[in-house]
Amino acid sequence: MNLRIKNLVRGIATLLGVFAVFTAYCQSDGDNLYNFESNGNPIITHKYTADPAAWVERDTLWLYTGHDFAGGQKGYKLKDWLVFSTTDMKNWTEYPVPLKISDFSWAKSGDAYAAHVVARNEKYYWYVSTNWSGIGVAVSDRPEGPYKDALGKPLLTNDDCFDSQHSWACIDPAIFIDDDGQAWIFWGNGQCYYAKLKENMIEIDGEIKRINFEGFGFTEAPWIHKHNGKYYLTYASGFPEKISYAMSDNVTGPWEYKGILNEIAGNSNTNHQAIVEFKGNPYFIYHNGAIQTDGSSYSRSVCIDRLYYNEDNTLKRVQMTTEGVQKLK
Ligand code: FUB
Repeated sequence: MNLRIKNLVRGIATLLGVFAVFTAYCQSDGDNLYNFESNGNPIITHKYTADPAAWVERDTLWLYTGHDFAGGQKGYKLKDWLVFSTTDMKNWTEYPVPLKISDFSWAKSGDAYAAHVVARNEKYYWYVSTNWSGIGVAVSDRPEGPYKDALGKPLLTNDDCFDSQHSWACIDPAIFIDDDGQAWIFWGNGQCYYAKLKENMIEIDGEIKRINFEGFGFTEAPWIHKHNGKYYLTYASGFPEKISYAMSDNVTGPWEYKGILNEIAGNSNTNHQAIVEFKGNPYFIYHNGAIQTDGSSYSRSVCIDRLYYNEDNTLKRVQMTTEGVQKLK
C-alpha cells in the first residue's frame, strides 16, 4: 500500500473509532446516571430530598436538594447534597453525588443543610449551609459537578450574623443575580441578612445588612426572585412553617409584607421553597413529609406545583397538589 492510501485507511479507522465511542456514549446513561419519571408529588420517591433550589439553563431545569435520612430520625440528618435535571418536568436524571459535607474540611458541624446553586462566568457556585459552622461555597465547571470547596474556609460565619445569638443563625443562603449583573446573597435563621457578592462570587463585597419590616415573621429559607420589574422575598415564617412573601421595587427594599404564599406542607415542620420560571411557567418547589409517616419532618420529599401571579403582580396562594405539574412538550 502506498503511503497516501495507508494514511487514508488510518484516517477512516480513527473516524470510525471516534464514532463508535460517541455512539456508545450517547446510548448508555453511564453507570452513574439514574433516569426516572415523576408521578406527581413528591417528584422523587427513591430517596428523601429536602431544601430544593433550582437553576434554569437553556432547555434544562437543574434541581439541587439536600438529602435526608430514612424515617424514624429524631433531628435533621443530612450528609450530602444531590443534583437532578429535567427538560420536561416529568422525566428526570439523577447524577452521582456531587457534593458532601465532608468536602468542607472546616465544617465541624457535619450537617449538609440548605443550599443554592447559581452559574456565573462559565462556572457553577454551590452555596451551602452547615448548621453552626457557617456558609461555604463550592465551585465546578459543570452544573452536575463534582464540586470543590472554593475557599477552604467559610464565606460567612455566626460572627457575620451580628443580631443573632443562636448557633444555627448562619444558614440557608439564597443567591440572586440582578439584571445589572450584581450578585446578592441573602441568608439567616430568625434574623435575615443580605450582602453583595463580588464578581468572583466567593467574597462578600461591603457591608452586611439585616432586613426588617412590619409584619416580617422570619424563620428561615429566604429566596429572592424578580418578575415584571418587582422583587419578591419569599421566606419560611412561624413553626411549623408557612411560606410568606414581601414585595419591593428594589432588591435592598423597603419591603412590604404581602401575606402567606404557601400553607404548612403536610407532615413536615419545614417547607423550604424555591421559585423559578421554566419554559414560560413559574414553578413553586418545596418539600413536604408525605412519603412515610414516621419520617415526617426529618425524611422530607421535594414537590413541585405551579405558581400564579395576580394582575397587580401579587402572588396567588400556592395550591399544593398530589398530581404535581404537567409534562412539558
Ligand atoms: O434541612 C435542614 C434545615 O431545615 C434547612 O437548612 C432549613 O431551611 C430547614 O428546611
